[in-house]
Amino acid sequence: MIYAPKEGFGRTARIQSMEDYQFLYRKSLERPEEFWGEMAQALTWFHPPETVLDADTDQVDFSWFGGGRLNACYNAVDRHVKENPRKPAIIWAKNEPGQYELITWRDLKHNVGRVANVLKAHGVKKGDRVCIYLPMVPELAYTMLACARIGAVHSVVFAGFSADSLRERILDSGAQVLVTANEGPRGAKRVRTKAISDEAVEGLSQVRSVLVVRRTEADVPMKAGRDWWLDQEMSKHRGTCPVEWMAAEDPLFILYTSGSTGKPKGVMHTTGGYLVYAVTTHRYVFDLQPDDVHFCTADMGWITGHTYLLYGPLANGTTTVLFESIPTYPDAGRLWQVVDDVKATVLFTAPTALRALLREGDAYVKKSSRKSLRLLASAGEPINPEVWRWYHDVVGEGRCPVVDNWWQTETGGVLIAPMPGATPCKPGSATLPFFGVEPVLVDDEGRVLEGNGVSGNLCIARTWPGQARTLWGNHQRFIETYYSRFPRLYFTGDGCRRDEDGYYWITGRVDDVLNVSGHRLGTAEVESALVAHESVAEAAVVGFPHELKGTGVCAFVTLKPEFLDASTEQMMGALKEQVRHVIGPIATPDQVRIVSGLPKTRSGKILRRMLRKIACGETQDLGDTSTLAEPSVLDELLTQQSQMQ
Ligand code: 6R9
Repeated sequence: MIYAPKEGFGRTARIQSMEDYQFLYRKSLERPEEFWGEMAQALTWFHPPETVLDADTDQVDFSWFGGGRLNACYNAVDRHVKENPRKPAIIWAKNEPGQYELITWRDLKHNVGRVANVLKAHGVKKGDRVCIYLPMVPELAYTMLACARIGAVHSVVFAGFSADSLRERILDSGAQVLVTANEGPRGAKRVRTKAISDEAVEGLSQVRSVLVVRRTEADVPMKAGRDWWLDQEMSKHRGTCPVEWMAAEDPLFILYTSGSTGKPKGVMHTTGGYLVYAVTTHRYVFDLQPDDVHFCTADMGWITGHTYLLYGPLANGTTTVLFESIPTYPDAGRLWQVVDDVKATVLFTAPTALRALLREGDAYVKKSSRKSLRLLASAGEPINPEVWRWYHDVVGEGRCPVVDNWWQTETGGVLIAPMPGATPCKPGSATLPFFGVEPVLVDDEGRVLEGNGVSGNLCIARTWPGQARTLWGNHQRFIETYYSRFPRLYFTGDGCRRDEDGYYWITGRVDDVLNVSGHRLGTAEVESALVAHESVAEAAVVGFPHELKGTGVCAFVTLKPEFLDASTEQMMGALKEQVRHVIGPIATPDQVRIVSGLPKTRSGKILRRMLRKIACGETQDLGDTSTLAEPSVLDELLTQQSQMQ
């Protein structure tokens, strides 16, 4: 089924029709320098760019807005203080329900300035790296913006990572200052951020200062000469701090992401290109309106937090919500409660959160009003059509466009997404490319697949301003990871289908595509079929070697509470029949394993690689299990596997 754009929505939308979209899209490809030169004018430049693009594709070296000088903090903060000093820049929704703090643009500037002065007093200079290991507190935003203000490069590490992971990232970035908190409340738990930080920097002479946010009353050991309470340090400084005018290509931040090898990659983003791309995509993909309250539930430790919680909204002068808790605390009604309390107009969350909430039933949603909402967005993984429809029908009551947007840490911002006022949507498809983005599908031999109705490796044919420029300190690895598989094309690592209408359907990471009896099968497709069954809460599908088919299909499934007592035999049969029914006999799972939880990373991504190893019986070598959010789910999977052998 195709969902037409909402009537009424299109009248005020920035892009009101497919003709508008196609006109601008064509312009962005035919005259990219003119297009991006115009988009760059949304920012305040100390010195305007002299060129738009200088690309050396052979060397994989891209430079945007050469000669331009700007400051990301000035764009996100100072220029809005002039216009709107009393408007809330950040609404902080604290861990406990009903507790909010409003931070106006003026407060924001003052606090950012003080933190910037603290950083300087601790020896941080332009180009130095600062590691930030904080829960979702205002000081997290202050510190990122303070770094940007003085030209330091921030490296935010999600406050759910282990001490080893933190240490590895501190070492790789060469950060000499670490900013953390005594502890971080998160749902019913408290994350012991200071204790983990202590372990991470133990014996590391590289780290000179550890600045500690006092989030709770908890007393933590402070090492004299190294550890400092941030509030005390801030009280020593004034809020005025001059901005450093950075070259457009100067680094703004590093963000680590996991690759196919064990060592995390320090993805590096620049000041000018990244910020132009953040404000442009935020404006069109979320159809920015002047009074928006933008509620993005992502943690700042991920790229979505950087681009669509902090830089995009703030640089566009939009009020943004900083959510300290989790969607299921104290119950599954929390997100909807926050939406009503802050009068959010845009809600942007991830399929994993939606699936968890869907599983709890509609009553929690229906208890809230949600009248303020006008747009719903989702990113991070393929959204199952079933979940898409629930988001659209139940959460949005059919009023709000659902914007499924596809992108990556490396892309800086959204690359494929509908225009909310114009693009007809098909649940499960991120639809069409954003301005300036030229997706190409190539087969495994690198041949470009022309036309519609084709599937292949998703690559991007030309650079865009938000593209990561390098991996920190290792440009060779950047070239090898993204530009060697298919020369001169950026390889995303995702598989993708372009349907008869030219719509893009991400089928998951390429290693998630199964070749069953010579037929290409997206694990996401099988998962969607399973999730569409009334009993299924979540599903993860992997391949395993199969004598006849080449690859067999193994489905790991969790059930909704009311189905937990059903007979396992019957349930397995029903689920096989479900897939057979929805996709066809070719996709029928060879194995259905009913489990009580799936292994996930702390950001909610299912660890399919681990499931694949289990399905293949390679339980001796599960690889790195340190990223598991709930290590106990692994025990159940292994017990089940040993019983099968
Ligand atoms: C933004 C973000 C990137 C990977 C990407 C893809 C998957 C993200 C998606 C999606 C289908 C979407 N992904 N958005 N798959 N539909 N709308 O999540 O960045 O953490 O780097 O992950 O996530 O597989 O390659 P990142």
